[in-house]
Amino acid sequence: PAAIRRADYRPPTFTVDAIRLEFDLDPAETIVTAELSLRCLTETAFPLHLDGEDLTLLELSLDGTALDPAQHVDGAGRLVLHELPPRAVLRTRCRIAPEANSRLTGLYLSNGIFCTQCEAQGFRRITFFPDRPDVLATYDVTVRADAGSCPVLLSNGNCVDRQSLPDGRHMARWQDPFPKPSYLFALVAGRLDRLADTFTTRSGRQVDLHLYVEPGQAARAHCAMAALKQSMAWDEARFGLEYDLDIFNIVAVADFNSGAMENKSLNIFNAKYILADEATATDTDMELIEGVVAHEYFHNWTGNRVTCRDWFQLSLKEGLTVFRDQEFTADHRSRAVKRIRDVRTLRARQFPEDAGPLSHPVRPDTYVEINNFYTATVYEKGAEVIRMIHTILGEARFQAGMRLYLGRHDGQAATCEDFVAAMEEASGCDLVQFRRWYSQSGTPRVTAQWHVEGPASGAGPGAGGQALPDGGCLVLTLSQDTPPTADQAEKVPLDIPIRLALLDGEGRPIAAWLEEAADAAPDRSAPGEHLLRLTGPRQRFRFRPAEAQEHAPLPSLNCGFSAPVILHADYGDADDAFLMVRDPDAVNRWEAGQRYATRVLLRMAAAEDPAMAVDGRYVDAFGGLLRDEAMDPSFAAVAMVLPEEGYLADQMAVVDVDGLHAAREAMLRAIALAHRNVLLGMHARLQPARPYRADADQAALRAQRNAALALLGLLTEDAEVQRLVMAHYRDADNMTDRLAALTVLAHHGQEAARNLALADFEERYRGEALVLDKWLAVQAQAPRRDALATVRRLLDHPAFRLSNPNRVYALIGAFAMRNQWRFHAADGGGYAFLAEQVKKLDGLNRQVAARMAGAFGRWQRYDGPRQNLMRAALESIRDMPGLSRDTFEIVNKSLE
Ligand code: HT7
Ligand code: ZN
Repeated sequence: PAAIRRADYRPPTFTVDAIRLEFDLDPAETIVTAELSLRCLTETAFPLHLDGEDLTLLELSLDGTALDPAQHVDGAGRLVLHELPPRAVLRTRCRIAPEANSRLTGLYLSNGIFCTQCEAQGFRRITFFPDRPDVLATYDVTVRADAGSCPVLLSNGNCVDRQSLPDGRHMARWQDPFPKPSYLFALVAGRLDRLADTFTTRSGRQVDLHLYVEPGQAARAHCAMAALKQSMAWDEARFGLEYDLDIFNIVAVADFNSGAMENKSLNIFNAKYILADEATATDTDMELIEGVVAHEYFHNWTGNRVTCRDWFQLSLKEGLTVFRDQEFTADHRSRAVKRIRDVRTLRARQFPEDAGPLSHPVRPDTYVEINNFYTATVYEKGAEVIRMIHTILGEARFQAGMRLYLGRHDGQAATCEDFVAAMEEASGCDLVQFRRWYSQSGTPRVTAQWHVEGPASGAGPGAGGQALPDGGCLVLTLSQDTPPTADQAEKVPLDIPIRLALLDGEGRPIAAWLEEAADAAPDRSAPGEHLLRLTGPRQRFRFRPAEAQEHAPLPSLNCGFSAPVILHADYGDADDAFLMVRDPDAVNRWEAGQRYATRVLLRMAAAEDPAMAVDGRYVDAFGGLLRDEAMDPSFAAVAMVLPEEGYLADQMAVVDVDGLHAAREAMLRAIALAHRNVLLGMHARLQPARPYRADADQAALRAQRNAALALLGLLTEDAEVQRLVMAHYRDADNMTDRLAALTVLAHHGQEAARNLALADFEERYRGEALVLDKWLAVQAQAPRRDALATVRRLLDHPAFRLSNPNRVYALIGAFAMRNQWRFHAADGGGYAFLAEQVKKLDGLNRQVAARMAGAFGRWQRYDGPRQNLMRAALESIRDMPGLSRDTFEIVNKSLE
């Protein structure tokens, strides 16, 4: 399949000002009638092609003159128009088959509910249309369906008519006044319950909020409704952005390829991101729901009112909207913990993408299948790029930039360049070099070295006990380089904003002047903090403290993870042991602990017997964290988690799968053994008051208590501890606690306790598909030698269905992507299993198949025998006859 190139973008030669659509819904044969008001924009080169896929064209007319359908559809399924006046009305009547649509894009059925997914190119599976985001039309949609099976009929905009029809059918007509690209079209019809509420905007508009769910589920939609109202209020308060219609609908469906979709005024969600109550959803689920509801709502301005010119600009809406949803959560919960979670996600998902065969810039240059570009780079790194602009400009100038960008491009399809230009113009800041973040792939490495220079001491090495006399200074040298990536050999220096503080021997920020500050941005950061812009390959920064210092200052670098880089700094174990307790920047406090743990675990993995190489000083330092009762529990909960095996693997030139697993397990066990009583005390002390509340304070207590439980669970032979874990499971009055205990038992429990808990969970939640996904995932991620056999057995469990993406991610995805040790078992069983499943999935749902195939992405980082096994698995997929373009692109790039 041919690659599409950003450089080849051409504006459309004609547009569609308005479209009238009529749907006669039927599971097997739905008839779609479309009337397009076409207008030429330039000298049109004929023939014109309208996108179409899997459509049966029944009738065709141009300005009332019937044309022969057979003469106007080409071999690729597109509609061909040989000639067209400057303005024309094109009418088509097509047949489609929603019940046969297992790809879940276009119009399909989910548990008997008709629903659509049009981003990125699903509208062409509904009717013939220029299915590109820079063609914006108004939509007038009539939906007719059986009144019994489809009492609810929805589309975008306002409902302007509703009537009964003969033969038990009925209709509804919806008009959306805002011109929109086809990817934002939506239709839903089915039997649904509704949760209703209202929101009054700052300017006094009353908006009806309707949340539709499968029958009987409305009681589980309150968390999502509350999140929606909070999002609407927050967008007004922080960004000055109001909702623009009188109705906002959300529909939750069981079968959905991704998390949710921001269709204008009719968001469609994966039920996983709507349905929640304390009995079936964890605190983490609820935070995720809040974030996804907010994200989709925020798209109303960043994505819908201002959309993307072409799909290469995807990060224009996605990076910006992720940044907005991250800030929403940070403003409502712990800012530091939110940032730590986002950094963890970036490192777990985006850094490997940058370092692997699928590497691409935030604004890609080519793609074969656009659905493969909804990536961590476009979303998460894209959000980091926006965050860096925010850091450089500061909140007030950033908001001025937002106002200029949205005001200038409202109702248009824009580019990343338009966004940066608006930010630059509104702020007066120079972002010329900064633009390279959009075009250069790869994760920059920043190396930091420092030494003291002073009249008395002269130059000295590193920080530490050495004094910094009056008139002396600390010299910091920062250098950057970005290693070549699979898609780009040559790299250039980026404009990297580094926030930093200099800490004294107590961990307090020192007041210091930055000399030769020509390349530093104006200081808009917290007191005692500096913002440097590293723009060259190597720069020196001299800091002169206001007062003499007894000890040379220790720099706390990249505070708040101000730039998405890999930092190599002169820290030793003693520095990190100090910083993990004393650094005033919470993200860097966490970072120091992770860096220290990573060094220790890598050393242990390299030892002949990792269990015999446990570093006692790290175990002691960890004890310091545990004994700090003043620590914010939500921070303590993240600080108590060791770096994951996947992250540790990324730090090795050749991954030592078994060594890393043994080292991490040994360290966890050593921590649990050494601090057993402190952990038991923590578990007893942190029990939240009953009754259960889902709020952030209680959630933080549960998180820390469950982190203690996870460590204690390693003490398999300790009868008292094992009784405690069982009681934690049995007495849980919420899913957070029950799942935490189930995980401990399923991963480390003795056989009898493990089987008992898994059987109880299965029985207790029979028929609750979303809850049983947790049960599938816990077993798929178990660090047990029989994990693959269990996963294979679960493929036949009634709770599993290959046609549902949530089930696939819960079982197959969890095994391949979150069970590093077993997926990469030396016998290659994990690889053969994944290849088998990808091949089966490809015929059913190519988007999900392609995502699963991505698990092979970093095969070249493993040892020779594993490489051979993974290459063979990839080749077997590539060579499958009829393989989709989606999966082919991923597999082929991986093999290149
Ligand atoms: N903008 C939405 C992207 C999306 C999507 C992309 C490919 C295939 C299926 C999809 N469903 C939704 C979601 C978002 O980022 O808000
Ligand atoms: Zn989005």
